[in-house]
Amino acid sequence: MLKKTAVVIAGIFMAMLVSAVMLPTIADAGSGQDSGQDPIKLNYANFPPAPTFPCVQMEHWKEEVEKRTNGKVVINTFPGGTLLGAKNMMDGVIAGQADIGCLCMAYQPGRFVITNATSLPLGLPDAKTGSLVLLDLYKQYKPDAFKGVKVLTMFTTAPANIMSKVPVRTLADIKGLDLRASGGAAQILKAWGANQVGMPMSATPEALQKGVVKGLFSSLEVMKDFKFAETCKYATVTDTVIYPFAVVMNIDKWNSLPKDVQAVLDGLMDEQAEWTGTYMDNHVKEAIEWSKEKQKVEFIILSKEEKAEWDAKLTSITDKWIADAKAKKLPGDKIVEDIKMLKDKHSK
Ligand code: 3IO
Repeated sequence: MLKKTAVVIAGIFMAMLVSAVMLPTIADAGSGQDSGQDPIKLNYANFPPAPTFPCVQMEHWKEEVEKRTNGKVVINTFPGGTLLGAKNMMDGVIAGQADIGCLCMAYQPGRFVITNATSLPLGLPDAKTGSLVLLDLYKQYKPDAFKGVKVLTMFTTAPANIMSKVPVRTLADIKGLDLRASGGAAQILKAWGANQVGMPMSATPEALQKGVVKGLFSSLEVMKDFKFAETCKYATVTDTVIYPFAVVMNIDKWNSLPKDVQAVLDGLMDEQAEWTGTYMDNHVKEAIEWSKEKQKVEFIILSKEEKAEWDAKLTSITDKWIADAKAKKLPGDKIVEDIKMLKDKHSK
């Protein structure tokens, strides 16, 4: 018995010796990716289902990172709230429950005051412009809200429109109607007189199905990606405000990355914002066609006179936001002016 154990121990010792001698040779020969070292694995959490745009951009980013780091980094993606949900994304990343997380800032309007100013009714025309404006605004102000994380990129949706089970043609139609939105978009619905119901997009399919809400206010690609067109047979074209998103990384994890990997991720920041905005804008067009042709959704265009009435309801929203920002010792006027300037710069 004792003898047998001694033989086993000797065997293990021999194996260790052999591998210690062999290892440098393997590394020298350059076998395996990047000198035989284990890849750096990063977990990336996302809240909505895989086919939706926040997850499409996540998969695109994963591919680019893995390609550009030559396999030195592997990204494991978790769509559908399997690692972190819509409302605990930021705190979950700060706590290290995920290395990376994608969040919609509209779900915590009081937490991301400066970046959420992009969802004031300032006329951001599309997702590409919105994304570049948002990212520039972040870089300019470096808001305290992001102190505990590394921001990898930011982007926005296309402007929001009303999708509903009943037609909304006038302000009288929207009055008291149960519609779902969040953040800046929710303020708009309220101003139009809707009964605004707040919840993340990921909770919306169930709310629609159970009849808790009669529709929603968001970018139109969700008609196809969430199949909302199957129940919402009306879309009222308001093209009002965007929803802003951020992709953040745990700060300790970021600091632990080799410089060359950090350079790859930083190099992707602007590119990813533009890619996602462009993808969103194209996908919205596709979803509109699909909704019209395959789902027979009626797209309601407001008359000039009607639209003027709707717009008139929104004029005080920005002024109120500026006053609130000032109360929090933030330069509200300047933030709004900067967004307008960045809009002109990026929509040219
Ligand atoms: C959104 C969120 C998750 C998946 C697809 C989406 N399209 C637009 C949004 C914006 C949003 O977060 C919202 O709540 O309307």
